[in-house]
Amino acid sequence: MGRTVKGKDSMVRKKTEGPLARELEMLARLVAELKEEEVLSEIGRHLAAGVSPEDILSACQKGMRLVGSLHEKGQYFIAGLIMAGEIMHQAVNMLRPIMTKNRSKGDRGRVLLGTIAGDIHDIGKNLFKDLLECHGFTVMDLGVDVPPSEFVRAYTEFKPHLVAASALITDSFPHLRELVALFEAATRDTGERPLIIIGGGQVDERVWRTTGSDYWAADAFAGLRLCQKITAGRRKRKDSGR
Ligand code: B12
Repeated sequence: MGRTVKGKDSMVRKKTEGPLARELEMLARLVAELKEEEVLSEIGRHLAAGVSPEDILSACQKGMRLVGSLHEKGQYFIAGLIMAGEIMHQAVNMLRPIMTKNRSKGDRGRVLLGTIAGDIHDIGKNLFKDLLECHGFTVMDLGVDVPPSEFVRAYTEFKPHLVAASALITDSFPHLRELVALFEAATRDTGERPLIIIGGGQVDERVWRTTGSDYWAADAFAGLRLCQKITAGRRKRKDSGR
């Protein structure tokens, strides 16, 4: 199902249909072609036309996945990934003020966040953090390449309601499993292991099952909705974020 956007004339258009869908597809292609200036100007134009940041972000993410495929096929080298990261960084800087405009007050809960050991990708993690904070969550961000033991150490200090780990590198997935196991061991006496949510471009239902974590989400918005649902008291486990 496509999300809907409200244009200036308040007509609701479906993202999956018509000219807007084609334009977002073009945005994804521009990202994949690493055309920085055109990407940024297209984003500016979409924002001015009232397209939701969520739809713009989703198009950019699609472009980044294309970059990833081109890298896998040997058509882009590390310089391509670096350039893509820079473009995405700028794109997020443009979207952030709009996404965080309606900052809600109050304490929705505490989230301990970090990119798991062996992985230095942080653009998606930082975006997820921004979204959480502007929706009233307090986030302790441990940064990137965080060993599971560091999550557990920070847990005892920060006492979060949720632990969230980002992972984009498949070689790092075993560390997600280790994270869950370490928390199980550390909280065996009390039986109160914190709920653990994982996310990041390569995480899917299959990965989630192998880690033993409680939840997973395919993107930062789904992750936010999940955190809101969980902290609203519905502690139903093994529920996907999609
Ligand atoms: C940009 C990029 C880089 C940049 C990262 C810059 C940075 N500061 O993060 C740089 C150049 C540093 C980089 C380095 C490398 N990269 Co890289 N990189 C990418 C690329 C193209 C885009 C990632 C990105 O920023 N996407 C945009 C953001 C917004 O999306 P996202 O991260 O998925 O996050 C979204 C959601 O997933 C979600 N989310 C993210 N985290 C979390 C956490 C939670 C809890 C929740 C709920 C949600 C959530 O929210 C975000 C918004 O919706 C991906 C391709 C891809 N398919 O993703 C490859 C990719 C991840 N990289 C890859 C590789 C191989 C590498 C290198 C090993 C390359 C090398 N030879 O050195 C190194 C890794 C070093 C390391 N140890 O980590 C591979 C991984 C393959 C694999 N199977 O493991 C990919 C898939 C490319 C590919 N197909 O070849 N990379």
